[in-house]
Amino acid sequence: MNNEQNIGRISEVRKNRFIIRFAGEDLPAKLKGSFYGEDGERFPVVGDYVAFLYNPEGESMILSVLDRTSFLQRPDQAKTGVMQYMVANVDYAFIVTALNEDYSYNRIARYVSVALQGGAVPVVILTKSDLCANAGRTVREVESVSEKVRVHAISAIYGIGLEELQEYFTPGKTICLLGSSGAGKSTLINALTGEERMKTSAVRESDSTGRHTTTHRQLIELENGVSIIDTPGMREVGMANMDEGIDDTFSDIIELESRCRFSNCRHDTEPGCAIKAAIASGELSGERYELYKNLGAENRRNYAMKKQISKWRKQRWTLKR
Ligand SMILES: Nc1nc2c(ncn2[C@@H]2O[C@H](COP(=O)(O)OP(=O)(O)OP(=O)(O)O)[C@@H](O)[C@H]2O)c(=O)[nH]1
Ligand SMILES: [Mg+2]
Repeated sequence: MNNEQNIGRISEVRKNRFIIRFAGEDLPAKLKGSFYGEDGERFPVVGDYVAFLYNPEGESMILSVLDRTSFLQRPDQAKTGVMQYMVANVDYAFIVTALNEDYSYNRIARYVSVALQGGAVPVVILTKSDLCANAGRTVREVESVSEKVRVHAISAIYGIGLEELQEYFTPGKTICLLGSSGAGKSTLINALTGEERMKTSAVRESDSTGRHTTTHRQLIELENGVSIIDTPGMREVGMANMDEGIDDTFSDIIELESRCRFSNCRHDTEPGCAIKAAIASGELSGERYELYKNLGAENRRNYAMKKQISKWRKQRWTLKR
């Protein structure tokens, strides 16, 4: 192994094996031992820039992860309270949803929250517009998720709307595609690059769900200097859970609400409002709170969850005293 440090970019992660993209080559690499005592978020993810020692004969050695400009994470579907670290240094998060049974307003809102919180610009791509009679209405609905969100309806198969996406393809940018299996993420990449870069496969006729064709996150570089990260769609079980509110994207906000002095606080002019205090101190971003509000915070599911959380809090509080 030579002792000279290089900087490369992680293009693939599989368990503890990493691939570094460096000078047009893909180098297999492993982590320096000292990583293993560290927090999970210090481990390299796809999109990370890393300092490494090049080994022409075998695995190179990753020494450290460079500071990230953005970092997307979401609650792990399988383990409560555990975060799943997805990708780093992404400029645009393409949230890909098909205009068929795949479409879910709440799921889009959650992805938008993941993107905003992680420091990437959320861009919702509604695919398969050829299968939908009124794409315009859905576009407007998604626009109501947040002012920060941009929305495009496209058909990768018929090449409709693709030119609108050119503005994101500027040299040096990194785009990551998120969305459920079968939404058309890989097909979109192929359409945009004009070649068969990614494997794709048909969704099940019966319920339009995908077959998990893409199995791991992967970064590809285009000739124009844009990097694209394709990701596998989430498991349907996980998705169902998410739609039932087990996903806790906003649980911190719900918990904060339970700390307001008045249980019916509207977070407006009431004294002792925990939400306003958290926004003022920077603990909570105003943007995320707006998003949560737009989600219809008062719907029954959240109400039930809120009551549950405030019950737990009261119990804990009583115990402490
Ligand atoms: N009608 C229509 N079908 C599309 C369009 N885009 C993708 N599809 C089809 O949808 C199916 C799934 O596409 P993929 O690109 O494999 O989906 P994916 O999001 O990459 O799925 P995973 O890799 O499993 O996460 C394929 O049969 C595509 O041909 C579109 O714009 N219109
Ligand atoms: Mg795919």
